[in-house]
Amino acid sequence: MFEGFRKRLGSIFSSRNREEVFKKSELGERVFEALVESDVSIGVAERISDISEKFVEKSGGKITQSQMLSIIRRSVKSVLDSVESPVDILKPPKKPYVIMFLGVNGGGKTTTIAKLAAYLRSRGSRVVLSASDTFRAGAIEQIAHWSNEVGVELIRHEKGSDPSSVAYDAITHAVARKMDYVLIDTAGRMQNNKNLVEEMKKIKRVAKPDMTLLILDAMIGQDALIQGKSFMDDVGFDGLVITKLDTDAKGGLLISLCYELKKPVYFIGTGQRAEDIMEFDSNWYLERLFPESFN
Ligand SMILES: Nc1nc2c(ncn2[C@@H]2O[C@H](COP(=O)(O)OP(=O)(O)OP(=O)(O)O)[C@@H](O)[C@H]2O)c(=O)[nH]1
Ligand SMILES: [Mg+2]
Repeated sequence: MFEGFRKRLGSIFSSRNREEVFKKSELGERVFEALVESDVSIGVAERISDISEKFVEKSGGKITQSQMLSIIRRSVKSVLDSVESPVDILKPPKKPYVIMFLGVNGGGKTTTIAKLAAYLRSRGSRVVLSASDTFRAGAIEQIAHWSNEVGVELIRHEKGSDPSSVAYDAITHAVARKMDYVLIDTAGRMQNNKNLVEEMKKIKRVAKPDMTLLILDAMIGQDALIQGKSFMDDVGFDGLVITKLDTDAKGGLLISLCYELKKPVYFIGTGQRAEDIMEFDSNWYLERLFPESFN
């Protein structure tokens, strides 16, 4: 995970020399390039390379590798910390706490819901799933399989039925049984699919979720940013889940998503199994991007 990020930043300095004299603009340029190649968006890469340049200027051109990594690490941390602080989903302010999931097809919505259900259940919460992807063939069977696998209830209707009424039934079910969470699966959409956008808006109107999470797939790199902006404009969401981080070598995508979308990352997906989910922790992420500077 993230090996490309570490390699690219490491290669700014020649392998023999961990202390070099740089011209101000030369270091900034190399930092900028290494970050952009690691999937950091141009806006963030510019900001971080400016900070590095200022440091080099102050220190008379001389900089060590560990100083540079520590400057970049601090800048990345400030980007992650600038995002609004997340609600603690594990201590929900109301019952049932209703979470709706959005995202394009194949991004990992249904799998994330199964993982999260298993996680919440292991902490003693009672969870019901809403099979509100009534659009894709096999979607209801897929979530039914997961609900058996992880041992939580599922509310389902026929394929093609109204997804918002499934969500409504799931919430009613949870209220009657004083359950803790309702997790609403939805149909993935290709970008610009107007019907599915209208469907998502309707589910949101009817179910009034306490939290809407957008699922973004790390495998698609910078396109995730375009998807994020388009979901922001079309439907709106409160936070992010980044899936398939186990396949992400470049590592910088998460920084760009936080910076550009200004939404907190709640969970990350690190594999295909039910247990491959983690609450996002910026220190965990920073330690993986900058292992040397933690020594
Ligand atoms: N490696 C890896 N694969 C994942 C992760 N999360 C999901 N997947 C895989 O991604 C594929 C698509 O996942 P789904 O959960 O079906 O995606 P979806 O968003 O529900 O897709 P639609 O129902 O078509 O909209 C599956 O093969 C999952 O196993 C992850 O964190 N890591
Ligand atoms: Mg799905």
